[in-house]
Amino acid sequence: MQHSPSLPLPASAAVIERVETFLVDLPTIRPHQLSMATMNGQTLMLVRLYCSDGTVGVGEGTTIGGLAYGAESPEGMKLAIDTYFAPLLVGADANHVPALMARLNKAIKENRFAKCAVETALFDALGHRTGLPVSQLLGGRVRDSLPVAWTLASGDTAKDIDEAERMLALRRHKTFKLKIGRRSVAADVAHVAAIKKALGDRGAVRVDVNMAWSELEAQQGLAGLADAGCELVEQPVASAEAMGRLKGRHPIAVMADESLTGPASAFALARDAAADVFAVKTEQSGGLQAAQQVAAIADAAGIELYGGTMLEGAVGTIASAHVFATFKHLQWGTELFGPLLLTEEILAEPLQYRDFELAVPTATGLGIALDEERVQYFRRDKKRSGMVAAAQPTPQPQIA
Ligand code: MUC
Ligand code: MG
Repeated sequence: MQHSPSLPLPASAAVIERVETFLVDLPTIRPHQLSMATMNGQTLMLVRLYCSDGTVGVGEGTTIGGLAYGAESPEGMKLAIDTYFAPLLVGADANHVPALMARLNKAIKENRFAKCAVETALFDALGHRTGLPVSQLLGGRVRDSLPVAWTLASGDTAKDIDEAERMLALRRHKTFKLKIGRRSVAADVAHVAAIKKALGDRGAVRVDVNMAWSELEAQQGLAGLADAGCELVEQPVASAEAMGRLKGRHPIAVMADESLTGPASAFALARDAAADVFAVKTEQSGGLQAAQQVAAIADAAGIELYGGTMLEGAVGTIASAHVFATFKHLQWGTELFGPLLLTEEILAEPLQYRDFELAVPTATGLGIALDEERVQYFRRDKKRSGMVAAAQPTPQPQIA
């Protein structure tokens, strides 16, 4: 069939020729304290798919605190992709992303984060092949930039207040998520109240307990948090049933995070009315299309949406940005600040954070390019003894 030059051409034939995976270790700007781990650095598992038409797609898999958050680790993802995913990918048609993902899902159970990294790389390559941004391949975007919350997790109330003031002054963030759950409920509520009092109407305050409370502790905690002016509590308890019982008892929204592991759990949470808001994480959902399915279930159930993070670096962050840009509703904004928590930039052009929002790139694929030299420098398998990361000049992420 003849195509008019003004119409986009169908994607040219391409098969996956090679799969490359490697780990990149980057320090954090300060210790990041969560209820289950303190992070001093982040490990990115990067995967690159080399296709026969010359296109290359990149994807990222990241966890929080190694195995402290869930069953997958960056090292485990690399091993799983090298050993089990790669033989299914090499020689396959790179254009048929849903078919390829169905093939992986049939042959490989769980491994949602690794699947997300591979799906990201497939969409990135397809975007370069077709000349379209990933958000377009996912159905088209509803917005070109996303509000971004910042997480205060230094472990110290005064330092957190200073940090929030700096973010407000930079016009980078005006919504703050406080990590709590390590101390007593009373100490945590006092910490949140002090920060909200200091910020007043200039900053919205939310908390993430990362499942650290019992239902009884949560009953006390939610009452105190609501009184302190905190607008939302994320995964206060591990049990979805307990979350459902807590929801609606206090004037504070209850958001599911750890309980939300993809479309099936989204359906169960919606059916059981266990949350007011879903924190959709692209990796935790099992990939870009799975995250869109989670959002569709939330919309159908009248549950509000928030774009979550696994503290991904630039590649995973921008993959999520393309996904969240397609959500019809995104009532609670996002927390796509992961690259800003890292001291080192690995992109040729940093992501654009400006006026409290992250711009979703419009160039083909993910719309980003890795800085190869810096990536090589921070690769775990390339590091030479005696080299100090901080000795390298570090372009900082762009802030307005
Ligand atoms: C989580 O549990 O939501 C998101 C922000 C942050 O600091 O940690 C994460 C993970
Ligand atoms: Mg959370």
